[in-house]
Amino acid sequence: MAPKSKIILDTDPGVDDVMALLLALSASPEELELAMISVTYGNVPLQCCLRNVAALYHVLEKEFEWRKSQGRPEGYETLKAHKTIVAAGAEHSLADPVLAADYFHGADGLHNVHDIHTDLSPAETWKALFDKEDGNDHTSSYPRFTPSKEPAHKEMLRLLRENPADTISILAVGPLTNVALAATEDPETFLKVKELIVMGGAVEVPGNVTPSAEFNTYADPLAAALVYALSSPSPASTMPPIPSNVNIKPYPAKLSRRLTVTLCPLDITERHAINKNYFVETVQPYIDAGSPLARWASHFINGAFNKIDSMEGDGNEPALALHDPFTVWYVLTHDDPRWKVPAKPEDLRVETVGQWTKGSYILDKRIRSKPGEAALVDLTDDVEADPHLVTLDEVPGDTMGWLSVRKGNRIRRVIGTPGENTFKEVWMQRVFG
Ligand SMILES: [Ca+2]
Repeated sequence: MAPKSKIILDTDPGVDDVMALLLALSASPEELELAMISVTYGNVPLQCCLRNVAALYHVLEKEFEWRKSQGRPEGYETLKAHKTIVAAGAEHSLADPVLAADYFHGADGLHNVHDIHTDLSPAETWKALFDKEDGNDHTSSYPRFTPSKEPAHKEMLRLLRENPADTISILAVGPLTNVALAATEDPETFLKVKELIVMGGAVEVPGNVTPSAEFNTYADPLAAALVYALSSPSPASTMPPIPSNVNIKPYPAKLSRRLTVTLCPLDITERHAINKNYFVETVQPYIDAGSPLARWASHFINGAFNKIDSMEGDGNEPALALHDPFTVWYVLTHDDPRWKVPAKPEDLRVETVGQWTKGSYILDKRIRSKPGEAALVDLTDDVEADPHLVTLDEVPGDTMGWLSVRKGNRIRRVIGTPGENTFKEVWMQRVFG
């Protein structure tokens, strides 16, 4: 049976990225196929992110041995049923060669787990897996995934090209650089994607790196703006200014379809957290029984709790927001009617050049009518083809097109889920068995 969802996970592991990968790999083969892990810079530099992916597979291998020796079900069925491609992507944002890493997740992305639990760290051969110059075959050390020596965005396009339209979704839980590189290199192939699910942005809540910006979008706002423009009836209306050092082809004037973007901003992901006491109590029996995965994951999840504690400094019990795993949970359970997006997709635009507002999301909260709306029957119609609509839609003074139904982005923002308190239990249950 074909899996219900086939996904590419574009990620910068990172504590909650690894938590997202674990949730995806622990699914059943009927629920999910993880076709590719597309690695990007982000929380930490690219090489650290790649090492963390190799480490994840290394630890899972040890976990399977341990579970078998205990007579426990091994789990992680989709990992065994479908081999995942792992490809290395961008090392920095489109416009800025200086890395925006925030080291919230420690210098190696996982609170120095490699130095402390050395027996759970992969051999250094992982580096050669992605090295074009290295001709040796190291795949026997990593039998559960297929390393690629091609850049991640090219692998992403290859998968989309080789599969029917609307069969692969992309989950982007890091800066959107890889996704933008794919979208701008070959927009028609990219638009074969079923749905792009993005963890990013802060719409009505404060940001987490600046007062208004969330890390992923802040790290490459140009990439985000370029990708979101493909959701628009008129991509040209929301194209960002392209700096002279960035070599990006503009989109063709006419595209065959629009991108479906589902956005999971801080507004909703922050309400789905795992609190320290619950985590520690729940994971301890697994650590006591000798689970390598529980020992490894609790090291960096506790590292995150300590970091949050020192940042907030209010003595309250720290809670880690499950930002990145949230997107995987959405894919696993999107049929659940409790998932909610606004009735109409929103015109959310990303600021790419602001002095204080780089990476912020702008939503028009003014009370203004959109005259074109009355004449618009179906959002998927060719909005330029109806002269009556075009005339109605021209609002004097609306140079940015905020009041036009023919302009602006169309983003589906997640505003409701199956339950704010249940997700942590789902995650623990699926990951630790
Ligand atoms: Ca991430």
